[in-house]
Amino acid sequence: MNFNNVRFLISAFSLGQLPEPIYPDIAFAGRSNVGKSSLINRLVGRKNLVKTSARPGKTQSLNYFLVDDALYLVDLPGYGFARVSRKMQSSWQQLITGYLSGRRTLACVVVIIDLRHELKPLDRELVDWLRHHGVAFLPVYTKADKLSKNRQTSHASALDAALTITPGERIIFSARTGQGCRELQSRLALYHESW
Ligand SMILES: Nc1nc2c(ncn2[C@@H]2O[C@H](COP(=O)(O)OP(=O)(O)O)[C@@H](O)[C@H]2O)c(=O)[nH]1
Ligand SMILES: [Mg+2]
Repeated sequence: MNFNNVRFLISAFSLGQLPEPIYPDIAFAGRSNVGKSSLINRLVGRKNLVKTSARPGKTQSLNYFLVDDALYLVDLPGYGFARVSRKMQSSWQQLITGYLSGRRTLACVVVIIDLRHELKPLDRELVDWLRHHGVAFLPVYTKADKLSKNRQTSHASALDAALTITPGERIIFSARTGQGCRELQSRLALYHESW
């Protein structure tokens, strides 16, 4: 699959605007500023397909990209997820939870976590929510370039333990160096092959 063959489709502000479910969805979630936009840009080999460092608190939408007529990439709004699951009141909160629980073709949520830090409550809340709802997810520990190899290993082990996953179930990544990018591409391509 050629991840460089990518185009923007739509910013969806309601579930009715989602593209036809004719390809699997790969959704990307993470705390604001974790490096989500940078990860997606690296994944598809574009500098600025997704705007980086967007200010938080802006209008929230589901941004759809189509890769190689094979996969939808869905850029979810940064958390706020905790507030989303506690009081599902505002319309965009309903949009996200409605999407995650209702999109039949959602193949995987890539949960992006900063390798430098401990697991944050909002990350845990998202993962617990996904597990509870039976949604497949792939943790990606990003900004690895900011740590030595030794620290990458020790920090990743701590996050693995916090998430109760094994090393084979996550990817260590850097948008800056491209570490882990091929592995992420291979893992995501599988969702198209098993489609
Ligand atoms: N060193 C380093 N910086 C990164 C990496 N990924 C993102 N950043 C920086 O982190 C900041 C937030 O990145 P962005 O992709 O906009 O985060 P988003 O809010 O999650 O979409 C920016 O200053 C990026 O340059 C990475 O892998 N390594
Ligand atoms: Mg962003």
